[in-house]
Amino acid sequence: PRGPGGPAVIGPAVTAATVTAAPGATTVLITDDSLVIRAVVRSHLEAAGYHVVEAVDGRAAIAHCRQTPPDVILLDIEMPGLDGYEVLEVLKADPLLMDLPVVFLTTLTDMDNVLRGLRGGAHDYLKKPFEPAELVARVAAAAHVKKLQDQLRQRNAELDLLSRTDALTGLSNRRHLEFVLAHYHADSVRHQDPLSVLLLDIDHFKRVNDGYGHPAGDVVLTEFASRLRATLREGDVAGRWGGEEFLVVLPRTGLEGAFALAERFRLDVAATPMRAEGVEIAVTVSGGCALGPLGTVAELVGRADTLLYSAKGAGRNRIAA
Ligand code: GH3
Ligand code: MG
Ligand code: MG
Ligand code: MG
Ligand code: MG
Repeated sequence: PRGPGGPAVIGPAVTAATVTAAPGATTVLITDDSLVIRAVVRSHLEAAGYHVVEAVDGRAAIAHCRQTPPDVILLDIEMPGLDGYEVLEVLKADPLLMDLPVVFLTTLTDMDNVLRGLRGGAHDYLKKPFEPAELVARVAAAAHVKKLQDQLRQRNAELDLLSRTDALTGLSNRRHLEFVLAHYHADSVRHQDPLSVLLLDIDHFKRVNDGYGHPAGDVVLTEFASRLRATLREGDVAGRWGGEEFLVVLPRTGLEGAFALAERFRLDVAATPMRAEGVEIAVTVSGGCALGPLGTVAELVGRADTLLYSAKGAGRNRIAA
């Protein structure tokens, strides 16, 4: 029920307006310049459990879609200002809105218009006067397509995240690091910005596994990774390069900044033992810190690796730059 000041409710909508859509209900945007059509369509859709919003013209519909995209758009063709075809064209040109199913609902019943609508990318085309049950069924079909699209998008996002994440530590995996390196390296060359790469390796990690067991070693790696992540700024990317070796990409960062960050992390690791399965396990870390872009990505990472090797040779628990 609406209080005073709410939208006018006409005819059958008086009862339908008392039907409350379930949370997460499918939202249908009715775009029509006719108040009566909007009210009648609203009443049928609300009775079928849809959440309904209204736009009085094309411009309002587009603004609404950009703010809060609905699941289905019911679109009149003849309206003052933008007509339905023009609205459809704007939606199809917007990457964020192009997949929203549009169902035309119009008094233009000739085949030229039907074909123009469908060829323009409309999901469906309904003629006024409409059969309420058919309207609801066609909206349901459009909503189903939208739901499948959303599921696909969600699934793709999950797979994308999985494909670039290291399963143990949750940091970037090597594949994603290679991608990020290539991207930032090209940027660094193009803009003549510095790019630093830090290669970190836990000292004598074999002793952790030998002394506490492999599962405890895994926990140490995980805690090491989350402490490394907490050290970084936005835009820095840390990942697992190999077993107990981590690589950090620091875009637009010179050697001084990268070395300072590496030292801060090294000292933090040395000062505070890792906690694994109720025991404290003290570890230290060595690192090589290289300033790029240098020549190629491989040369840049190779330089960090050489420096890491020299840090190990010099006694470990140190960063070489
Ligand atoms: P250094 O100071 O020279 O780096 O010595 P280190 O013992 O750390 O180096 P080494 O390369 O000899 O051994 C690395 C060890 O890391 C051996 C390997 O079993 C262990 N390791 C690699 N990946 C994992 C993992 O995912 N989990 C656990 N628990 N151990 C791992
Ligand atoms: Mg109209
Ligand atoms: Mg019309
Ligand atoms: Mg090691
Ligand atoms: Mg190693």
